[in-house]
Amino acid sequence: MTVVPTIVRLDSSSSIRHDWCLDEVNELFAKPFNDLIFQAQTLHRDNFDPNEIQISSLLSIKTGSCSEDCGYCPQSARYDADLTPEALMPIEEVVKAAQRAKEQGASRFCMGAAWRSPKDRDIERVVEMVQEVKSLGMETCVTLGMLTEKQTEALKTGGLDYYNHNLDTSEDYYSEVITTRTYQDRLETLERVRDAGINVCCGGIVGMGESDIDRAKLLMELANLPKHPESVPINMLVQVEGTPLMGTEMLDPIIFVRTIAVARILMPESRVRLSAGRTDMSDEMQALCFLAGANSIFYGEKLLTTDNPMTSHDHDLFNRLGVYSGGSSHVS
Ligand code: SAM
Ligand code: DTB
Ligand code: SF4
Repeated sequence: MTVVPTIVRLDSSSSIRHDWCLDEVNELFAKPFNDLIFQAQTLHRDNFDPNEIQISSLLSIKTGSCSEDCGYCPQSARYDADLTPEALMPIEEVVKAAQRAKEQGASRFCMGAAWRSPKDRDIERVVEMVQEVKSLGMETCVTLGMLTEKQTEALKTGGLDYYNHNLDTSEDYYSEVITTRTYQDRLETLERVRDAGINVCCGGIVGMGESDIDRAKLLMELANLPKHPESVPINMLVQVEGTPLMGTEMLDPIIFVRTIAVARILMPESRVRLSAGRTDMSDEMQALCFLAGANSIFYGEKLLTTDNPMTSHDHDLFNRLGVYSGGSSHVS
């Protein structure tokens, strides 16, 4: 994809808030659709080039056999998903995959590992991967589970740009989905990442059977963090055979688009990523998500272990919509 220079229009009146209350967020969700999308798109234009979309590619660097019980995840050792576990990938393979992602147009390479938390010796190997990928001229992101302070510092010193760690859902609904680590554990890792000076990538998953209030609370939690995450991935649950959440009632696509719009309004300077679940979304639904303020995607034919749209399909979609890849964070 062609990278076009980003033109950023900033509105100094756009205020960043960290004190959203539930009633306000519920009111946004309840707005007439056209009014909500107009408000989100207006804020989007105040902060970003409206036709520019940031592209990240994913690679699973350590797959499956995970001790955790996240009910959505095919990589948990507790469930019977059709998946071949793989040990930590050799660095040369990681570099090859990153090179390929770069050639296909990705600006950020995100490496994910199926760990509850990494060991210190794992961090040393991940740091080597980060350095090699950075030397290709790409931004780096990793998602490795819970981290200690020492580990966040090692990743920062190693040059890591972003750390992905999702809240996944509201605190209330969380224990319906995961019991092997707490919401508070997640918040603590996020705080360590922030304190180490690494950019934060944090979002959640919808379509897990949560209520409207849970979605509002998830977004409120993200927006009321001391600093908004630079990237906010909004995933639609990818239902995988063998996982407990397989068979969950599908979320109304209009509610998904509303979720993107509310995320854009609450976190106007963050990259909101239309993340997992795009293979089950029509092109029209994805176009609505971009209109609602999504300005990032995962690109490449695989997410971590599940399918993502063909790159040729995304290429065509970008051309049909007149959007182009580029950009990184909000520029002030
Ligand atoms: N093991 C680490 C952890 O959980 O923190 C990092 C990898 S984990 C696979 C990264 C994120 O992927 C999860 O937090 C979750 O938000 C997302 N994810 C996993 N399975 C998913 C699915 N089936 N559908 C949508 N998102 C999913
Ligand atoms: C995020 O929010 N979504 C990505 C990334 N961060 C690591 C992962 C989606 C995983 C979907 C299921 C799979 O492919 O295993
Ligand atoms: Fe393990 Fe992460 Fe999957 Fe949870 S989401 S089971 S921690 S790989």
